[in-house]
Amino acid sequence: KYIEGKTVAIIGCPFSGGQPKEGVDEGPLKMIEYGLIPQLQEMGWGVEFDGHYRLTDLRPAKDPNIGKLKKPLYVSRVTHNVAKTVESHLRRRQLALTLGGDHSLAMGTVSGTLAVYPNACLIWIDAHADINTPESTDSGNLHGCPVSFLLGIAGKVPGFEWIKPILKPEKLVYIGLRDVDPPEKILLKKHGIKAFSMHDVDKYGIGKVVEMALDAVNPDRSLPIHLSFDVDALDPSVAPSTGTPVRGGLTFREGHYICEAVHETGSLVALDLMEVNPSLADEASVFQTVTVGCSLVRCCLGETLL
Ligand code: EXY
Ligand code: MN
Ligand code: MN
Ligand code: MN
Repeated sequence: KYIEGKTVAIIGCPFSGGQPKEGVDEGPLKMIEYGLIPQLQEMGWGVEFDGHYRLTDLRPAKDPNIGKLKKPLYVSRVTHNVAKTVESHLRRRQLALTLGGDHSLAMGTVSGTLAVYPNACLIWIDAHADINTPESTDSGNLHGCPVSFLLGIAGKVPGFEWIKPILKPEKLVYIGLRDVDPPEKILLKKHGIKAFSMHDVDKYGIGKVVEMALDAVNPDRSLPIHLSFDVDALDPSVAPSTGTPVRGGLTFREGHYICEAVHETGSLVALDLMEVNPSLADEASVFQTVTVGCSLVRCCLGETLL
């Protein structure tokens, strides 16, 4: 109902400015190279792909830290641009698929979604909560902070004035968490944010967890869904090529189940596939990670087992 004519816009975002490791900017290129576009076309999707974004053009000559935050101006410019792009595709009733790139990009993608669908919910699949504020972050890496900016709890940071704090805590749910910083745990509690850790996945099974997650943010399944999927949610044995791997993650099937269940709602409007870093690990691991990334995307767009 939200997407017209089964069309998906692929927004390739070769961007690594939200974290220190080179190579995550190669993620989208590799996923396209691997054949994501024909795979989606074979499933009956019309695919619009305008080529990868030339995000390095936006890199400022000077970009001093703001407090602990690293490359704040670069991240703010890039994410502002991405927000406008996602917004324009959603206004044309296309599904917006953003390939990252590091997870700071979600400041842009989620802002774009909420601009068009203010009632959308956000499902965040990740080993990490990415909710650090400029004060609470230890690393200063903005890929650990996008959620705090979206919620409007980051305070005023020059360059980020464009982000409207329109994400309400009750519209956000996490699955897969297992590496959450102490101040992030406090923030999750303080704002009453629903979060299903790997402990919950073990305890209830992925089927029940996804049902509880959807019940929390989308009780009748009809509100628009933005799914932000960080590949590091998967176990490193499943998706090794990523910058901040954490053991004890989602299995191959658990990851895919989430995507299948979200597709089944018929309410997915935007999908992020983030943190694929093809320069980390050997060639076989890169291939494995890129193929898993593509297959998660296909499941979100309706690929079924039978
Ligand atoms: N919580 C840590 C930090 O803020 O630096 C680690 C964040 C990793 C973020 C990855 C992308 O999900
Ligand atoms: Mn376009
Ligand atoms: Mn993340
Ligand atoms: Mn992560």
